[in-house]
Parts: sequence; C-alpha cells; structure tokens
Amino acid sequence: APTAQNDGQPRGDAPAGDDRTGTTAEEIAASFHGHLTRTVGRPLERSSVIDQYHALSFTVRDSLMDQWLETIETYRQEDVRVLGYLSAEYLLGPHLPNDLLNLDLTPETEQAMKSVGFDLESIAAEEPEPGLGNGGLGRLAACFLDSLSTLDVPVIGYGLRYEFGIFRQEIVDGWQVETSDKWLQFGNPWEIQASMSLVVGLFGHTETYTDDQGAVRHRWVPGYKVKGIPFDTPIPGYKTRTVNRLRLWKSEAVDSFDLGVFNSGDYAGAVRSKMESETISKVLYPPDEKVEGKRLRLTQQFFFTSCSLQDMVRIHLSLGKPLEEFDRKWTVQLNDTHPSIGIAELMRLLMDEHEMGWDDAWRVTQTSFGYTNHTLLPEALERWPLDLFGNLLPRHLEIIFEINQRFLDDMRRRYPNDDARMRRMSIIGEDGERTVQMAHLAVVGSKAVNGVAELHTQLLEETTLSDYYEAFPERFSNKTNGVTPRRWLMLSNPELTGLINEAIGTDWHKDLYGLKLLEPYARDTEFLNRWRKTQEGSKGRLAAYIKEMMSIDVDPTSMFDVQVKRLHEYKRQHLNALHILSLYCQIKSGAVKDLTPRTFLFGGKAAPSYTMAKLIIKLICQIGALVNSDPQVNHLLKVIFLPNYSVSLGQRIYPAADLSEQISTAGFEASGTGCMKFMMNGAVTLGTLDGANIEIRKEVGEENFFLFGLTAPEISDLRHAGYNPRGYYEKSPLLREALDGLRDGRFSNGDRGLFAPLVNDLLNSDRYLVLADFDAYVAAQLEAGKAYSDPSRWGPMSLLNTARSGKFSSDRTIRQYCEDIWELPVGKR
Ligand code: T68
Repeated sequence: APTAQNDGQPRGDAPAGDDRTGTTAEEIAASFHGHLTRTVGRPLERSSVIDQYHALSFTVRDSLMDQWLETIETYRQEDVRVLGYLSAEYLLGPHLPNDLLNLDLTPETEQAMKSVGFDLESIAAEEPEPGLGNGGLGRLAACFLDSLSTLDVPVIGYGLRYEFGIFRQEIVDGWQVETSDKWLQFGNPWEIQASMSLVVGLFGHTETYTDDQGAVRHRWVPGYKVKGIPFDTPIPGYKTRTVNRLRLWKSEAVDSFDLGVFNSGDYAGAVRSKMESETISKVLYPPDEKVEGKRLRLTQQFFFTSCSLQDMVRIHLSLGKPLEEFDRKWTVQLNDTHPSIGIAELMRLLMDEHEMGWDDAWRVTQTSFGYTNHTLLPEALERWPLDLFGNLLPRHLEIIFEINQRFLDDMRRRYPNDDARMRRMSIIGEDGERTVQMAHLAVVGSKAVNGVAELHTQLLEETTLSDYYEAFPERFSNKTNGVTPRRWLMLSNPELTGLINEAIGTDWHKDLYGLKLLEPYARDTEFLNRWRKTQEGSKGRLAAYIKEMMSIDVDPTSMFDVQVKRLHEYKRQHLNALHILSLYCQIKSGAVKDLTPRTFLFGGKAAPSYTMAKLIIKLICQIGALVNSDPQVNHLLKVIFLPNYSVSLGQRIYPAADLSEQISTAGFEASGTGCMKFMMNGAVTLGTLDGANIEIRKEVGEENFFLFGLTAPEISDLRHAGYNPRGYYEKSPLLREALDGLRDGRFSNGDRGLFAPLVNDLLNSDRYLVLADFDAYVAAQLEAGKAYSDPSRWGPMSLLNTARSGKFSSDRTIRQYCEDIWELPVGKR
C-alpha cells in the first residue's frame, strides 16, 4: 500500500486572474537577487556563474509554480482524462532557455540580468544537460511533453531519475572514451521532491490462499522491497497556462540503514541494502546493438513502471473512483517495450491487491494501454530469459503464462490446426532458450499499436508483427514522429525565426503548417539573400565554436554537410566516410580539381561495447587528421568529428547545416527525427527511401531532395537472393581505391591492421549493403555539390524545406495520438 502523506500533488490555492509572478525585468531582477542571497546563500558581488544559474533557475521556477498548481487544480476539478506516458528515457536538454521561451519571458530576463551586470547566455551555459536518454526515443518523449503542454493535454510523464545519465564522450587520439555524467552533482533546481513514497517488491515467491468470501486468490510475497521517491519537474507549454509534470522515480532502501546489523559490528552489511536499492536508479543503460538479458535492466523497468501504475491507481482512488473505471480516467502509453511489464503489473494490482476478477482486470488493462514500437531490428527486441524473469518477478510470470494461455486458446479457435502460427504468436518464445517476448506481451495487452513512420508501420504489419496484424488489424495505426519547433527552430535558430516572423507573422509558432506562407518568398531574390546571410551567420557561429573547442579553422562559406546521430552500422556513417576518402584520393591524384568546398561534420555516440561503431569513429577522426592537415586538400575539404553530441550541441548544429545526411539502409531506420530538425532549419536532405525521409521528400517535393540508393523491397530481395558485396567492389573503381587504401594502411601511416575488421566486414558480409549503395551515393553527392554552388538553385530549395516542414511538428503527432488512441481532447483550456 502507498505510504502517502498526501496524494503526492502539491496543494495550494490557485490564484485568480492572469497575473504571473515576476513578469517585468524589475521583478525578475528582484526575485533573482532574493534567490541568490536567500536560497543560494551568496552575495551578488562574490557569486559564481553557477550560483547565478541556480538563482535564476529558482526565479524562473517560481513563475511556473502558480500555473503548475492551477493546472493540477483544474484537472482535479474538471475530472479530466489523463495520459500516463511511460518512458525509460527523457532526453530533455537544458530547461532554462526553453522555459523562458515558453513563458515568453526571454527579453525581460535578458534585461534583468543586464541590470545586475550579468549576461543571460553565459548564465544559461552553466546548466548541465539532463541527459536521461540515449537518442531518438528519449528525445521523442521530451518533444512530446512540450507539445502536450502546448496543446493543453493532461499528462503525467513517468520515468526514472537516473543519477548518471548518458556518458560524456571524449575523443582521445581519434577514439571514443567514455566518462560519467554527474549531472546532479551541484543539485537540480528544476525538480521538486514530492513528500510521499511507494514500495516495490522484487524476488520472493507466490502463494495461493482462500479469502474471507471463500474465493481462491493469489499473492506475491516479495523477498526484497525498495522504496520509490518521486521527483517532479514542471513542463510548461508554449504561451499557455498549462504546466504538466514529469515524475521521475528515485530508488531508495526501505530502511536505509540497518541499525541491528550495525550494532552487531557489521558496518559494511549495514549499508549494503541501501547501496543495492539505490543501484536501481543509478545509471542509464546505453543501448547496445544487441539487447542483453541483464537483470538490473529488467529491475529498472519494473521499478519505474510499478511506481507509476501504483501512483495512477492511488490518484484514481483518491478521487473516489472505482477501479473498474480506471481505463476511463487513464490512458497509458508504452514508449517501446521497456515499460511493457506494466501490463502484468496492472493485472496484479487489480487482482491481487484490489480483488478484481480476471475478466474485469483484463478488460481494464487491455483498454488502458497503447504500445509504440521503435525498431524492426530483431536483435533489439526485448526477450527475457524465463529463469531470470521468474526469479525476479515470480507472480508476473504466472500472470503472463495465464495471459498467454487464454490468448493462445482464443487464437486456436480462430486458426484451428495451425501450430506454427501458435508458436510464432506465443508470448513465451520457445526457439532455443525459453524467453518472455515483451513485444508480444505489449501487442496482446494493448488496445492500440503504432509504428513511428509510414514505412515502419507498414513493415511492422507485413513482417515483425504480421500475425498480430492479421488477427487484429484494427489495433494498428501509424503515428509519424515529429519534433517541437519551439526548441528546434525558435530556440536554436532565433535569427531565422526573426526573419520568418518578419515575413509571415507568428501564427506558425503553434501551427507549423503556417510556414506554408513562406513559399512565395522562394521567388524573391532579395529575401533569399537574407535567408542565405542568416544561415551564414549560424555557420560562422558554429565555425567559431569549432575553432574554440578543437582549434580547427573551417570556412563558413563552404557547404556544411552534416551527419549527427547515434553511431550504428545501419545508419552508415562509414558510407559517408568512404565517400570522403574517395574525394581525397581523387584530389590527390589530380582526377578532381575544382570541387564545391565542403565541411563534413559528424557527431554521435557509440554504445561502449559496440566495437565496430567505435572503429567507425576512429575512421572519421583519422580521415579528419589526414585531410585537415594536407594543404593540397584542405582548401576543398575539412572533416570534423564534434565530440559529445547532445541536445545543446544539436541546437548549435542544425541551424548551420546545408546538407542533411540521412543515409540509413532502407527498411532499418524506424523514423529518424534529426532529419526533421534539419529540414525545419532549411537544410536539404540527401537520403535513402527510409523512415521519415520518404515523407519528407513527399512534403518538400522530389526536386528539393537528393535521393539515392536501393529501396526497402530491393534491399530485402537482394539479401534473399544472396548479396555479394565483392561484386560491387570489383565493379566500382572509386570504391576499390578507397577500400584498398584503407586495407593497405594508406590512411593510417602504414598500419594495415587498424581498419582491417571494417574492410573485411564490408567485403565479406556487409549486412547493411554499404557497397551496393556506394556508387549511387557518390552520384547524389556530386549532384548536391553542384546545386549548392548555384545559389539561385540552392536558395529556393533551402527555403522550401523550411516552408514545407509543417507536418513534422510534434504538435501534429500529438493531435493524432489524442484523436486516434488516447481519446483526449486537444486545446480545450
Ligand atoms: C529510435 N530508437 C529509432 N532507441 O531508431 C529512430 N533502444 O528511428 C526513431 O526516430 C526514434 O527511436 C523515435 O521513434 C531509439 O532511439 C533507443 O534509444 C533505445 C534505447 C534503449 C533500448 C533500445
């Protein structure tokens, strides 16, 4: 049972009227001064920038609190339906500048800081980025929260409060080196600890007993218990009074210190339980190319999911509602399978703790959940070994067995004598080691299943989940991803935003389709000149950053060709690298003399255990060292690997990009979201027909997109027919020159061993068909270079990319989830 002192919701009287606290520069300065002296405890004259950052953050948080309380109070009084968004990751990025933008207080705050002799930008630069996510999936959750608040949709985002987020990446001698991310070390002014806690069980055994009414019931007797403590972060919408909450759970020992053990002289033993419990929310798992059955990972997933569902049940009961109506009050979205254990946990809570029968509990559960899939890679689908699962969560395994049995009985009636189908559809995998297949549990236990781009959803339906699609076609739908234009255009690119506002006003801030009004300016030479000047400004600022961080000069008038994303073989950063090597060889041999000058920019982290991805980083850095120092080449080419790619670094990069590299093997990138940020900022895409690229090309028009490569069906046919990469190597002189050079140590000071694993893999297996697409990629690159050198061609292309990016706002995505899955009204406040 929850040990809540209150209902976990901060209370307070909602202020009437529209007045916010501290909305003039004078009020902000006064509040800042107050926090600096009274909260932080430093006199103005002797305060450090980090002190100032804390004081200003508390100032901004104050102005969020009234609206926060008001939002909660409104939700309570209007008894609204609420979304519980469950995600193991939230890649939020810095709060301060974003919250100021959403509160519409940036100019006043700049002025206030100036009045006390400080600079807002330098203060904001002190914020450690909350990196509680790995990449696209975590960043999507963060964009969704911004859109949900902006559209006044009631949501609680639930997740884990990792003490250490995604590792920091340093590049040492061209190799990735990981260091830990101590984002909480100086405290986090944006979070508020709620005065309550919940208890989560682990391990132990199950029992069957007869209750007072003579009914046979089940219960779980956990062998171990941990406490979940909620930390809330306010999530303001853009120019709305809605402030939703992100609730992240920290794990603690139920009794942090065993005095009995301590008194008996076992000092280490006395703190062991505390340490073991706190380990659960200690560190974010970096995703590997292959998911591993690690018990701590399942423990993390169960811990935050159980806390979150218990919290929803608790709030539900505190409103005096029966649990039979849980699915009317709540809609629960699973961001991938990481929280899908919630399906068994809600069943357990309803049946074992609240005495509901199976059928009612199943109806409530199945109509509460929705599941979003983010990957087709078979090795990335979560499967837990049965013994590990049953040891940690014995009652949940029993429940899953029963769900599976009832489900398969049902299927056997629909598909008699089809054992192969039953084996394929079973939640319990029987190929090799027996496993719990979480994607199957998620589909069986949800009312709705969606993919994240049209192609991805189609492939889910036709391949990975085809049996389920056949059985329940009505459950499936597509929800193409989106990104928030507030952070990814207005905040990261204020100069372009200003230019757009001047031309078409500001309606697009909340309805990105409004950018369509820019289209006529594609024929306005004067406006296009200003468009280009604005982009050159962003490129100049990125060049200055590169100079400062890496002491390398890059030419802001060169074409900025950018690939930033996690390192993975399917994303094919090595295809990009091979093309650069080929250009280098052609310049050296004199085969190429004039070339549109290019700066190739890369950024992204490799999973620490992913050796090949780390070798690809080394390759890019090695090419950089070679090219950047060669006077015969470096006026035409520069190659930069920007270390520690993150949300804040992304905000510097997207506005400065001319060309957006989206070159994954068709059929492998579920959606991609970086592609959308580039497009909004006026970069032109060079890409394959994969993920959201297809929809980008459809929106922007094929004449404004550089397409290359095999299509998803072609890729799959080629693989089935028996793909032979060597054939492509033998046919393409450019490819041969680049790969031979790599193998012979031409680019690694004679070291033949260094890139041998990469070359061998490409020649002998090349799972992602890099060689098959190489020549087409080179041709598309040539075309893009030519287009860039003609401003009268490039200018309209760039502008039309921004003008036609309206579909890729996460506001559109959220509206679709609200209408089709969540049954939530949008923008009613
Ligand atoms: C990404 N997935 C997809 N996964 O790769 C990308 N995985 O195409 C899509 O745009 C994005 O999701 C949003 O839908 C991920 O980012 C992970 O980060 C991840 C984390 C843990 C375990 C497995």
